[in-house]
Amino acid sequence: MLLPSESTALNDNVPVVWSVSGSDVSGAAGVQTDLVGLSDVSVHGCTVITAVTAQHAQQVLSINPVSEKTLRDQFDALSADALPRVIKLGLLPTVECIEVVCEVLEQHPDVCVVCDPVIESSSGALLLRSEAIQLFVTRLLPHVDVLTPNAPELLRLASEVVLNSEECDVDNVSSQYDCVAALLNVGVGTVMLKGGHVVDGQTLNDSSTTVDRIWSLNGDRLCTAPKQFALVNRRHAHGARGTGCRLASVLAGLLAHDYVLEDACVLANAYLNRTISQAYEIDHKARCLPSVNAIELSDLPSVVCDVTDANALVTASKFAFVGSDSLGLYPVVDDVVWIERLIPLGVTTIQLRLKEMPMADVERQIIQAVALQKQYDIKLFINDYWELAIKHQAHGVHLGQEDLFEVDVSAIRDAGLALGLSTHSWWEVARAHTHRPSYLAFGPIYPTQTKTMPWEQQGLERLTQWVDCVGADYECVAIGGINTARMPEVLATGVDSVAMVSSITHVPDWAASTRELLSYFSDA
Ligand code: TZP
Ligand code: MG
Repeated sequence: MLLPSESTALNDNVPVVWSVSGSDVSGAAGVQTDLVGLSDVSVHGCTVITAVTAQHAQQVLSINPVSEKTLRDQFDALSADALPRVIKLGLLPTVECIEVVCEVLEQHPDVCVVCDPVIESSSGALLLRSEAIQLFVTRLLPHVDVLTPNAPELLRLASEVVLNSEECDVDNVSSQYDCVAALLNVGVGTVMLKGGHVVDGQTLNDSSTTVDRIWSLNGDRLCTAPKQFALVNRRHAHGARGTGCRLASVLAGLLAHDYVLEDACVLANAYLNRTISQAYEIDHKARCLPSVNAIELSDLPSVVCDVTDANALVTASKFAFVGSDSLGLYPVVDDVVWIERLIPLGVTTIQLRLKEMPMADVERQIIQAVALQKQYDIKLFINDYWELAIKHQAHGVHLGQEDLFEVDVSAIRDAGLALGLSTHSWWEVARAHTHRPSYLAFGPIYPTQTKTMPWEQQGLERLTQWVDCVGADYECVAIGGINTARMPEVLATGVDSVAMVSSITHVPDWAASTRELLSYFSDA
């Protein structure tokens, strides 16, 4: 799958996550389901049991908080030799329990904290005593990096700090944001508001979507670029138990592997979509979540940057992949002169990525490039200048993620051009997939001198995971720091095409280098 490969799982440095929550006798929720999720993402899960619950699908029979001593003893034992990268909090049933947990979090200020605020069971039992909620909000939440409430939980927590929160309409995004802002104000880093709850008996059918909205505090240590975004899922829990616990524990596990927050959110959602789609029944009653260790493209949520706009999401038709051959060697060049040089060597795919220059020169270069495209039947992609690409009928357009805010993507589709999109992370893959492009480019695979970017090298392992997940549906292009010596290991991941700048245009003998690079594709 997905995740940290077996090699990570087998080495000596497996990250540790503490799951601090209740035991669920049925195995469907609580620490039992947390451990399955943590194991699926190659993390070692330790447990601190806060209460022993006796429950079944219809009813919670009893919640039995452990004594303060039992709680402290568990933390003391773990502190001796299993320090966590992330602490995942679930059921914290009493004031005493919250106080002990807060003390522990104060002793580990650098550890990331993911908190699934368990207030009520799905059968309606109150799991967090009402006198404890005030303390939960004022003392515990300031330690929390990521909070994962559903709408009723958000409302209940916000009611401790917002006057008139009873007037909040939980289904209205701006009301939701008022509640979220109150919690961010208390000190929560990020709120992931889960959209899976059912309001007033509303029924979900297979075409309905659930929207999870994510808001982060400015300057939150986990969040890189976007401060808000929404994930649109086609997932239906259909009464499966333990979904909140499993989502938060997988999210915690991914953060323990140093995924940035937005990637962890996308992958945890994809994981949840997968496990829900494979849920099984025990004794014809409780629906439980299985262990899963691979996600498919259909599990990825769509990413929308405007959280109020999630419902207007395109269910776009796919861009054409024009021509049957793979893209193969894919030079990215900054002048049409290079196209003239490279075609005679046998290059059939080229991207023209023009630097800052007067518009008249840009158009002149594009006209010349398209003339060469037609004469030699190559696949020419124009970077950024999508309107000129349409006007002069280039083969396709290549865009970065930042361009998606401005470009009329459907105009490119309607004009019959192909579209390639750059991605540098799982979050960007999910966002690109929302537009159904002709190919996806992944990078930087290795460090690159050509472009300054906030992303570190992605490496061959992640490239393999990407190709495994999207390769059946998309032409996959690898980019960033690739040269002849690295070609065999890059192609071994299963990518269809390799794009490069410096190994073609910044080497002394560009013709020899290009011929050698091309030979890897003719041998294939
Ligand atoms: N996107 C990811 S890496 C990169 C781009 C445009 C630059 C690739 O250049 P090089 O010289 O092949 O590393
Ligand atoms: Mg661009």
